[in-house]
Amino acid sequence: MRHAVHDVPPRRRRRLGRLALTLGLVALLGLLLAPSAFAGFITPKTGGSPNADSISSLYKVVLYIAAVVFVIVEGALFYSILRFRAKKGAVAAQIHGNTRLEIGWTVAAALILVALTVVTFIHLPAIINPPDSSANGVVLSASVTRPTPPNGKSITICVQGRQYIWRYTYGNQCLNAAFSGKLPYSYQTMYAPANTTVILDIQSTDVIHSWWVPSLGGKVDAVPGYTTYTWFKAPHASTPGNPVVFHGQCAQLCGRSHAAMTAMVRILSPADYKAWLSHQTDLINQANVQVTQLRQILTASGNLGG
Ligand SMILES: [Cu+2]
Repeated sequence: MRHAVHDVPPRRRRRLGRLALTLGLVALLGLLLAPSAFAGFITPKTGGSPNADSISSLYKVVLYIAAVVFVIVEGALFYSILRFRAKKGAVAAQIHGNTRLEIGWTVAAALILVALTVVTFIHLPAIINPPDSSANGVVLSASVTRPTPPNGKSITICVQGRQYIWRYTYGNQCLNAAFSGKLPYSYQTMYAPANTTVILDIQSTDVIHSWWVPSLGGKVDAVPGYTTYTWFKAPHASTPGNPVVFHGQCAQLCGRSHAAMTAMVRILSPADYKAWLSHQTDLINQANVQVTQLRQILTASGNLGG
């Protein structure tokens, strides 16, 4: 005669329940602590510009909801593995569907997606649309062709990607008159004023690059033949001994020295920014005078052209 089917003894069942609960709590705790333990590591960088802050808070909403779903699903999985594992002589119950459960988790998943959609659309405008400059920022003229703040006032910096360096041209005419206007420019390190809405006009001279300074917002591709746009508004300026510098990296594999295509953005007070701009303009003017003199000397001595 066969042995009778024995159920799990109550003591062992309680122990299994406790184990499953502990595993679930440990997993939940780990996920809740993760963002603070790896702040800026698994969550987007913040603090450099309001659009970066909005991207980060949207990311965290999705992360936390996903974390709760993860804990529930993995908890149920581990509980089932332990509670219903193969036992000598046990016969598994044969279950065929459960309409209430199936409708339940379909509706729950749909509701989660609706909630994520609503939260995303609430955050999107703050990521896409630039705000006004603060009263203590630099305020220049308006433009109709670029994304503009509500009051229409911002400053423009042109960002030009090329293998393998970023070039920045300063001034609202930077797209059309970078050279004829003898506009100030710099390579690799961008200088920008604090509390000011800075619109970036992004272009490329060769292949597709991608402008990305995580603390200042999302990635924007630099595509040959097109102008793309983004913006930032940095709240803090560098002070003596305490530079405010944000680091970036070309985020599109653009050739063999792609890794060398780094970017830095140094935030200055509006007064320091204006001083830096005029100093840069002076340096360019001096260089132009020297080039003109050199050309005259070379031409006079027959060493330049025919
Ligand atoms: Cu690149």
